Amino acid sequence: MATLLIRGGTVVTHDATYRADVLCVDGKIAAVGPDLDAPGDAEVIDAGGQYVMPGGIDPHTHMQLPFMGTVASEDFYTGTAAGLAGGTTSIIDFVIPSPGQPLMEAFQTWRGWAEKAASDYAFHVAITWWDDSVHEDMGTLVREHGVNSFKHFMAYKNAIMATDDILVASFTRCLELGAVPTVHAENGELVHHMQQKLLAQGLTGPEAHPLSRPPQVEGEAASRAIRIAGTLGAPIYVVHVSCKDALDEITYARRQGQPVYGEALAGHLLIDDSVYRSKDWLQSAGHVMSPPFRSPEHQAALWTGLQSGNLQTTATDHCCFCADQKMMGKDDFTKIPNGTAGIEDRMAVLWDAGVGGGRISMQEFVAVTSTNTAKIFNLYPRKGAIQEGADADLVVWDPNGTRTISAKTHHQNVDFNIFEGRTVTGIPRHTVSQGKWVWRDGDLRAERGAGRYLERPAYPGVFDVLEKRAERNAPTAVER
Ligand code: URQ
Ligand code: ZN
Ligand code: ZN
Repeated sequence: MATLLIRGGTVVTHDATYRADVLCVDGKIAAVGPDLDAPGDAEVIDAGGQYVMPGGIDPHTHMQLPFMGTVASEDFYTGTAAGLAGGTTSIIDFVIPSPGQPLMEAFQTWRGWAEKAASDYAFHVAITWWDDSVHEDMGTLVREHGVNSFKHFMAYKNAIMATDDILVASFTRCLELGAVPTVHAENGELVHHMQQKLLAQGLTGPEAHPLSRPPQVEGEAASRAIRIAGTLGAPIYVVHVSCKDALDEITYARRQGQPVYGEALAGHLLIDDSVYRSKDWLQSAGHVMSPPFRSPEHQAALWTGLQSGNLQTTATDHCCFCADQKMMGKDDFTKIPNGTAGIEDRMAVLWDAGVGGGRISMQEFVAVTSTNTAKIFNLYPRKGAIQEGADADLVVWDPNGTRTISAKTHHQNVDFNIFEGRTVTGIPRHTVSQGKWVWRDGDLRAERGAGRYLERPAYPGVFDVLEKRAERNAPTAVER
């Protein structure tokens, strides 16, 4: 019997802070309380003066994603191992079928890739095309494989972009199945038009990337997706909300009582668009991701979104490309693989800027780095909670520890770090995954293949309410 006692710490959950020990037995939390005893052979973590929190959950990663003619440099083992070093103990990644590829075939491919993961994982499945087989496979994925969320890229024209007809068909199917539709909200037609226009003007460098997808391009798509979902009575989760334009659409819809959720990336909360004005091509290209980093007023808006509860989760969109891969776009910015890293640093940079910066409380930190994701995607209280019976996924947080972030020292398999040089106060001193002490104050003992696939049940019943609400709100025929 594997027993681990986390002794002397202060437990912080999304709604409570109290002195307690945590006893983990065979991968589960067995007891939470003061002065717990442990069997003689138990390992003991001294958490004195530190916080014991639910392990982070990153709802947005792309390990070893084939994308834009290359494959992301981080795989499911190295990426989840780096996550454990940063206090993140579960991820939700993405199965992204090529247009025309059977969903079940893509799902099995990604399942195979993820078997090497060092920590637990789940999958959102992207809907990149539509026919009766997609409709059918969505049902199989929900009913037999524990998928309860489906992703729609409204960007990436001529690749994986979902047009409005696909959004309507898929959101309707999600509602039938009790699954959550999620969107990458950028108007792909506008982006494509702006990209061609900038190239025609001879602007080929990475500084053109943000010019091709200004905030209004994201705001329009967010509004469209929210309106489509609202008309159908479906909930909707907007990933990587980067700007006020999209946040305002979410805030307005939530004020009408619509079930809309929003995710903010650690990068978008902390980094502004000055990075694209670097004279160093690789510095600028290294920050090419979509939506792009925005001007400072948008970072402030996103923090307000978290504080007000209009944004519920934080993520990283961990999708890594090394310098040689970014160089694929050296003559044409539209060919720079889109993506940046973050899984190892998300919790520390959010603690430093959020809690340290007086923007969010410790409990709100737990909510936005773990518990809210678990609740929205139906993993709670197995994940995101510190209570008997929950998975023993925990992080022992040293509020006084410091670290200077660098690609030279991080565990991520990429030669670039968007937080390069940032010194943070507040670090994960120890991480426990499935009851195992896998990060020991700098000593990473991630185990290849230890990760398990997480089935996430659908939400039957809740959606009946949503459907009735949509019917009630539906426009009534005008009396003649
Ligand atoms: O769009 C995404 O979320 C994937 C393709 C990662 N790349 C990015 O730029 N965000
Ligand atoms: Zn995206
Ligand atoms: Zn993504």
